Amino acid sequence: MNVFYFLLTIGLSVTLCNARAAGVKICFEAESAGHLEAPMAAVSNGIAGASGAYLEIPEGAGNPPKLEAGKAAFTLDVPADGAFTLWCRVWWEGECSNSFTVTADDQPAFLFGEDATYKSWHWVKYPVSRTVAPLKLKKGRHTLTFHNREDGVRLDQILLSADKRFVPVDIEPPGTRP
Ligand SMILES: [Ca+2]
Repeated sequence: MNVFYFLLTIGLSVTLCNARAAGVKICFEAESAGHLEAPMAAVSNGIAGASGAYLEIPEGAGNPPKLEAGKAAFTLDVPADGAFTLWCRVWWEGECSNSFTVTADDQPAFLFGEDATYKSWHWVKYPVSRTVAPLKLKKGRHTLTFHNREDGVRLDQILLSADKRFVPVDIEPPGTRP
């Protein structure tokens, strides 16, 4: 192999690696949370159609009345700097039971949910509109935390996607993939 083709090959490899990083997806089960604070709780053998177990704030256990406690924290390793869409597979009880407050590390908290699909497992994303910036995460370890905002909410899977065109449909295979 001459030097030109060697350099061309190296260049192509780097380009392909960058392309993969740009489309990276990180999916994990809600019940894999490293830290749970009541009334957020893991449930097995509950509502059918979940991927294994799921997390819930039972109806009547959280807001209203005002209750600050209740969260689930996840530690995740991001393989490359990226702007991510946060997707969650959720089951909402109703219009007063359809959201979480979410934080990534010490970034400002944001509202997740408030869509109008109730009593079925479905995927919801953040941000909803292009006028809101996606979640910017640097390569490395991060903490994603779901805080109690309303009761009657359930969380099955969490997926971070650097591919804006990607839309999860059903249960996703957990793990990180390009
Ligand atoms: Ca699950």
